[in-house]
Amino acid sequence: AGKLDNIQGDIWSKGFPKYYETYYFFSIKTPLLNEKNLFSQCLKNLSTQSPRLISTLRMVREDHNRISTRRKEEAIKQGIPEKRVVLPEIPMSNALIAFTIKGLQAIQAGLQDDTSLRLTDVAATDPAFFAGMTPKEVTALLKDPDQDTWDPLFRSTEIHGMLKIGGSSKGKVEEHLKNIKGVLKHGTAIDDVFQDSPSTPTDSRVDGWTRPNDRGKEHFGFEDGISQPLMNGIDEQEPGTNANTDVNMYTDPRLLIVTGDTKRESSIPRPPWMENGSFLVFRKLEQNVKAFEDLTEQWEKKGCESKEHMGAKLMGRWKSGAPLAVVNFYTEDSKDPDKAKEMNNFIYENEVCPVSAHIRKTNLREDLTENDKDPRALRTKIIRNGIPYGTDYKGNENNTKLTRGLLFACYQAHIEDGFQNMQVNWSNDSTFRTGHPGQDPIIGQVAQKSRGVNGDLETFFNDKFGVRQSVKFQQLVTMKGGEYFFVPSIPAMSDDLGM
Ligand code: N7H
Repeated sequence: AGKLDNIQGDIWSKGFPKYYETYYFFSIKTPLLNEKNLFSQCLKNLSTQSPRLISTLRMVREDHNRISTRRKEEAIKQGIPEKRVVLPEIPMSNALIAFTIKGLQAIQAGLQDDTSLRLTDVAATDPAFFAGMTPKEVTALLKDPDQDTWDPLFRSTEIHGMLKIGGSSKGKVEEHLKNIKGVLKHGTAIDDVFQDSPSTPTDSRVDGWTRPNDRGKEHFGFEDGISQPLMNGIDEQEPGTNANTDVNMYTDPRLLIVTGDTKRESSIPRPPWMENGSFLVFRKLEQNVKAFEDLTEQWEKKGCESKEHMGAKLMGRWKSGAPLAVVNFYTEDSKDPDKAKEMNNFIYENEVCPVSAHIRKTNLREDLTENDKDPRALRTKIIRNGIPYGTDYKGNENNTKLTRGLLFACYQAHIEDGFQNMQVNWSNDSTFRTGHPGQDPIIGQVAQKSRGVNGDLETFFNDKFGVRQSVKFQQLVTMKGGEYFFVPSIPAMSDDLGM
């Protein structure tokens, strides 16, 4: 079996085809059976049984192909362009399984040879994963809000693993979850996550769905899922896309997303069971849509530029997805989502797109001078495969109980180089890069104790006259909890993680 059969199927630019998705969190129970951990046996069953319940890359690719074949057929039948075809549901669902460090420790506790996972090596090779997202030092580093403001689920100390299941409908996802729970012996080998003790149960999952009236758009109204690193040997490069091969040190982008036994900064190689896996960063990110709209309106009222233009400055793209660096003004081109997808092969050459804009902070596109070369910069790449959650803001403007946001999920071969470097050293840091561009207005964070009523974040944009303006505002996105996971390869799981 090659990579397509070994790597779990969501670790790819296209990810699961999905309208609905659940993230189910579980803890591992460790009763021993015939001197072996019951969970390890269930995991082996899960990864070897047919039909497969955990998807490989090949399976996910086949599902995408099924959709595109049907789309082509319908386009011919109806005599309309493929992009305009509205397909009825093609029933499908796919699942991924991932573990926290606590989960791996629970598995190891039930293995006969308790040194075999070499978790002390993991502490050296992947310290961020080893620490997890919940310790106070990590909250301080990421500038996340204090844990008592997180959703109860993520305050639990019992999250050992997660199932990410995406499908064509809620019904398909529920059925898939039920089948996996059966194989993993829910109630015996795994159980729901509890906050402190079994007497204080908490909802053990969070669900998201594509917005019914605005497919593909997140809650601020932008087209998402345009720019993804492509992987050699797995992706074909489509016209207008940027393969992100502008990486001198690492010519194979696969190495930036899928784990090998690379040594990186550590002198110790990774244990063999970590090959062909990936690290999954999960964060529930609440979006304050009213604050976003107010901010863009203020810019317009001040006479700087239109609110649409302000939105594009914050994001680095127009709502259609067209990059501001390519389409300078709000024209028909900047409104066309089909064109936007074909405009992703660009680099930053001037300040038409603010240096602090979300997509410019998080993907440098060769935007580095010799002076501010960061050794991690060129290998800081992530694949993002999250989904929105919650009710739309529009129509619910006055209901403060209803919330909304993004179930953010990203894959990378190294958390320190990927998510952590982006969040901590780029988005939160107002001095990154040359000069003082300010914080990333979308995901930049300041420590909770320094948040105030007069605005937490500061970013700098030129107005239409080229005058540099300070823009101060409250954080638009609030983290509600999250965790770091490892997504093992299929062979690692069917082989007791290398036993
Ligand atoms: Fe971001 N959004 O939906 O408004 N993001 N993001 N992101 N993001 C991107 O290019 C958004 C978050 C990246 O290659 C787009 O596909 C929101 C985190 C990266 O040019 C939009 C949240 C991190 C890119 C959004 C959020 C990143 C990117 C443009 C939180 C990492 C690719 C569509 C609620 C730490 C940049 C696209 C490139 C693009 C949104 C979070 C990273 C619309 C609302 C936490 C690398």
